[in-house]
Amino acid sequence: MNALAPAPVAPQTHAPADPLAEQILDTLVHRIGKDAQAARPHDWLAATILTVRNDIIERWMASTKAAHAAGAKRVYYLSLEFLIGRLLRDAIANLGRTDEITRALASLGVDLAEIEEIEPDAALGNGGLGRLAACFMESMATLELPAYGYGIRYVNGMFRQRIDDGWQVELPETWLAHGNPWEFERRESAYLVGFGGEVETTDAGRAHWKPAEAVQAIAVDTPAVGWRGKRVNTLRLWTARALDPIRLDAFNAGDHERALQGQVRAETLVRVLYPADSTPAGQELRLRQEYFFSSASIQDIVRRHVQYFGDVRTLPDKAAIQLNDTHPAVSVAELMRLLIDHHELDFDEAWEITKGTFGYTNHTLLPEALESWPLPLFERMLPRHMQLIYAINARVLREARRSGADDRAVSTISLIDEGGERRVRMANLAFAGSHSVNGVAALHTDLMKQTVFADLHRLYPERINNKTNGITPRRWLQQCNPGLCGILSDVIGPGFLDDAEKLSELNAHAGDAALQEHVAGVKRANKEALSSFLRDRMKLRLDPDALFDVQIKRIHEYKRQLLNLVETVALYDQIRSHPERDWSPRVKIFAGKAASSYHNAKLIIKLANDIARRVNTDPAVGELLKVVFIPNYNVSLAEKIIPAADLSEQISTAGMEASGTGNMKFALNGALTIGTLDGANIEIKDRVGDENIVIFGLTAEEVAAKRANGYVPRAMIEGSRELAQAVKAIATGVFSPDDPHRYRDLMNGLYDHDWFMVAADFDAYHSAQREVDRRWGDQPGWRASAIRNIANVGWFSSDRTIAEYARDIWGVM
Ligand code: 26V
Repeated sequence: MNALAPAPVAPQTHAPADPLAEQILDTLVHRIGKDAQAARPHDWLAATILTVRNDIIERWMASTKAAHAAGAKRVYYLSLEFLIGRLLRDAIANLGRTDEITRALASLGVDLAEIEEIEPDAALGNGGLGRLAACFMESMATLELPAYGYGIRYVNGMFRQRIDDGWQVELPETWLAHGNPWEFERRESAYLVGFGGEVETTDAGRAHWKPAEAVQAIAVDTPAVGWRGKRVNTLRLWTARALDPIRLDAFNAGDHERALQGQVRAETLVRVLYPADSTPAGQELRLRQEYFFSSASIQDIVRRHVQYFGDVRTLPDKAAIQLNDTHPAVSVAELMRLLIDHHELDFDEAWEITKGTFGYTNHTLLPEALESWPLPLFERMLPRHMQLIYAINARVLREARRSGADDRAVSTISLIDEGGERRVRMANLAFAGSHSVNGVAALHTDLMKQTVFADLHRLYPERINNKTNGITPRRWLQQCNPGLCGILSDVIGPGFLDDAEKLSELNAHAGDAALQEHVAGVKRANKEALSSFLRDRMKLRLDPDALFDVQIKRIHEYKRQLLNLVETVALYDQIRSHPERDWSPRVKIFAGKAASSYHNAKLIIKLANDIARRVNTDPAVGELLKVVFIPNYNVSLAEKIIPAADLSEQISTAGMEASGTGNMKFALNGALTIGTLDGANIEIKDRVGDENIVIFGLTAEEVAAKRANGYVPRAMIEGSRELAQAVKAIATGVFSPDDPHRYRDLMNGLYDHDWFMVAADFDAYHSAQREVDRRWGDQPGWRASAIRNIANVGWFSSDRTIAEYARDIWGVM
């Protein structure tokens, strides 16, 4: 079925016998207003979603009632990003209704797989941090925790990436164009969020904030279905509306623009996700978004608590609020404001309640990603919050002095950065206002203690803890790779679907030739499926017997797509010089988006495309090497690529990738990892074993030492023939004859500073790739390794991660 074709779906001549099919047909007619003859694929999609939604709604209401009746403590996950992707397949798989719905639709002449493909991919996030929030939503429902996700309902999510002549072009993403059958607007859950104005003191001596401007936040709820449909939680995303959507005085006076100004200003708040994942987005609108969603969420949480439990003082016993990075950190000041100004608690009591309620997760140590706001901007937009931050700071610095901190320590602990233009440090605010501060992999947590948070850690040594990330095995194994799942189920039974760590039972079968054959057969089928998708989409032919070597993630210098590309050029050169050698065919697959303002990242995309054009048309390498850059990387594309990967590239500069979660998805789908000792790669290596992973390069400690002791990349480059030749070829325009200087500055950067240590790690990486070739040459060995990867990464299920948060941070398990 072609989504664009005008032809309606084949009409059914007689009414279907299947009651579910009848329900879908009834929904189509009465809710969509079309009959089977006139219905287009989008109509069938909407009718199917609305039909399964009924089942979900009943479970949703039951879940809410159960939590209420039990007086349960609730978990609130505050995140500016939720990268949820498509929902239909996930929802029906978790309800265990995939077969039934497939049959019902088939009886109506509709293919479920085809309508699933036209569901928009909800991309309300940039990358790892947003996808983690989505995996957590699913696992919290699976573990039957009463939990709410809170975020923003962006009208335009992550941009759609087009590649024009090799360059990235950003286009707006319009995921809501066909409406969104998953969401429910809750007009009764609306809150005023103020901005600006001034703070007065009442006769009773209390602060009274009089904002200059207020917008209304309105809740829009989406159900989050857990595995086996045991619990359905709520993802509550805020949209904005002007208090006075149209000013009639202005309208009547003929000033239509001014009449609608308030509405436009409100809509601007929720218009677009900031498409940056580390570069500072220091604009006022970003802070407005952060406060808008924080304030609405905290007001909602406090209102619910008081309504159910009567007394705001018991908040920490009944609510755990997790801050997903510092983006919601202003929530700390907002809760203090509500407790002090509205509930009339004194500062000390409010502070204990606040710390008892919040937990903060840090997701990056990159200095440029640590949020801080110019003090004058903060003060102008949130004058009352600024007062409270000063009061909190005074208290924290008093505690620091009392514990013996010197001037240097006091200045790094301070919530206000006094070096240069004064700024509010959001990470320090989040740290101070939380009883738990966690990193997302063991190495990252250690580095937090040693670097950015060293002084805060000395002051509050109980606070920092580790929670290694995880991924939901439902979306990232069961749904994206049903073929593999079927085989695993045949060998070890279906228990792993409920407890991913049961995958370890596969270890006993890793050497079994028949199993190896089956697993390899599924991998081959997945590679064929990806090849045929790319043939249709990119007019490209790939050999499914080649090694599929994949690096898909945001484009960033620290993730070192450039290291991979330079090595690809070196390999290309060697294949051309030594065509007689026994090369095994490789396909190098890249995908990912670059922040629109990130010049080098965009240039790296162009380089990948330039290399692809040259290599793919060079008869001297033929089928031995192909390079592909797949446009518009998103969750749905990841679900197609990962099951087809043989090799997973996780090659960040050690110490810079906080965890990574793609690394876990690939291993779970039977790819071997080539990677550095960074983030969760270290823990993956510990679990799959040194023989089943290819590790190379400097350690985080060595990187730090090299930087401290004056690293000279020029010497490294000149000392490596392969590297020098590859860098020279790129720098002199071999891949860009139309603009020979295009990559001169990029390559000079490697000679001059090479902050990300591409040159320092090149030789180790190049040899590691030859080690990969050797292992690939031994197919039985490779297949056994693939099985051992699958068997030993069950621990990276987000069910395990969430169980740890629940036990150690939230106190709900
Ligand atoms: C920072 C900024 C800075 C201002 C502009 C908007 C913006 C948006 C997001 C971020 C934070 C990026 C941090 C992040 O995504 N970290 C990733 O988190 C993953 C989940 O923990 C982890 O696996 C990745 O290693 C880490 O890079």
